[in-house]
Amino acid sequence: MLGNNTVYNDTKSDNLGGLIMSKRALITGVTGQDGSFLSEFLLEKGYEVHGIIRRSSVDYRERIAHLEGKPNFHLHFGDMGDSMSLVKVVGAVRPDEVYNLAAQSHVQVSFDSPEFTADVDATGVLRVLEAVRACGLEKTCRIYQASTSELYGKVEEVPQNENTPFHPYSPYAVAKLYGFWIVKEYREAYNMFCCSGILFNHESERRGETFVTRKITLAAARIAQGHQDCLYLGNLDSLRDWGYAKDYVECMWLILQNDKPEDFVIATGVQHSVREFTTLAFKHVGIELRFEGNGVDEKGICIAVSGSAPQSLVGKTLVAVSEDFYRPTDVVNLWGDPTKAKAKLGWNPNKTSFEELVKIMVEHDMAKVASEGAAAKVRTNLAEYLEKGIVK
Ligand code: NAP
Ligand code: G4F
Repeated sequence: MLGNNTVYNDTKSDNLGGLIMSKRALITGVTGQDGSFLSEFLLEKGYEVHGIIRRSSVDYRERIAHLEGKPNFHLHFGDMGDSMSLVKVVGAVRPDEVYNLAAQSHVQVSFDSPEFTADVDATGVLRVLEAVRACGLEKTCRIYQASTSELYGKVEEVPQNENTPFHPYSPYAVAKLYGFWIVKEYREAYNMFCCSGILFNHESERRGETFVTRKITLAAARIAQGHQDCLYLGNLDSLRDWGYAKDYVECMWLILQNDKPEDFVIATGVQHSVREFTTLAFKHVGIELRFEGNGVDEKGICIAVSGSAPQSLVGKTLVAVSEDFYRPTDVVNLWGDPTKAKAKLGWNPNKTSFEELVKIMVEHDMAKVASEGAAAKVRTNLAEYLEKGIVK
């Protein structure tokens, strides 16, 4: 139990005196981008939502702060690295649906912390499945596993669908591949309703600040408001199929409402490069960029400004490439085919367009930077920039 708004009544049954109780969902990774949107989505559907949060010396629950205190929203301590904590929470909540979203989710970080990534992203999935079995819920509880397009890695087919061979290309992807296969194994061995959503990149105004899209929208806002000089990026040619996270959490739920447990690719079917994302984000803040040069020498130069963007930016290099953001192996051509999700789940992959997504993120970050003020000045001597936390 956490605080006075998170009381869990472990004597609760599904049917008290003829009163049918709402469905109970347990979300690991509830404090993350997807966990926060999924919580909102399920609460609106009338679910009782339980989330697992890690114990830490500093509370960082910004994305779910607005949900705390709601009567159907409960938090429990647990950790993907600690089986007992998962068994205790699953046993106390006795969920109808588990959404396993918790992960060390940053690909670049997985090169620096491969063992931690494997423990959380691979063995952690096994721990969740075993916790459900240990609590005797394997016949009633449906499990969603947050799988990823990173499984396609060094892609063997474009676009990628449910039948495309996997070729993981980072410690993160290798760990997630174990998660994918152990879920499939438990489905076949124990007849459990457990499925993987193979989700392509999905972004939002709540995206972590070191993922490329959010790094770009925050930098565009800071540069337009005079708080940053230059944005350093890695591979500008990299191609992604970017969707809006709020649309994608609906699909997680739909996958568990399907009549049989199956895996699904979730994507928009539209592909853009990091350079295109950057150009559009800067355009939204009134900065027109022209890219010149190649590889590590490529630069994004301001050729015109409009609106409130300062005239003094014209002629300056606002985007540069740094090898610090290159990866030992990079996944460069992700493009999903959502035909199956469209046909079987009735999901609309194009609810929010790429242009709308960039606009949502930029508008959010323009307001954020304006409210933070000059205190958020980011100096862009690269060493300082890295030190400042705008890191890989
Ligand atoms: P995110 O914002 O990075 O959130 C990750 C969540 O996992 C956070 O709540 C984090 O808690 C939690 N977590 C990490 N280690 C944990 C541990 N040892 N024990 C308990 N919780 C732990 O990720 P996201 O973008 O929402 O993605 C959700 C899931 O989908 C992840 O599994 C990710 O790998 C996968 N995925 C994401 C995308 C995408 O484009 N976003 C695409 C495909 C798959 P703290 O707040 O305590 O750090
Ligand atoms: O934004 P990213 O870090 O996301 P990435 O690696 O695609 O991973 C995200 O999506 C996966 C789904 O495909 C999830 F499974 C995973 O959990 C995560 O949410 O990088 C996107 C691309 C990469 O090719 C990277 O090399 O952008 C390139 N990039 C170029 N400059 C950069 C940068 N990435 C980051 N983070 N920072 C840069 O400065």
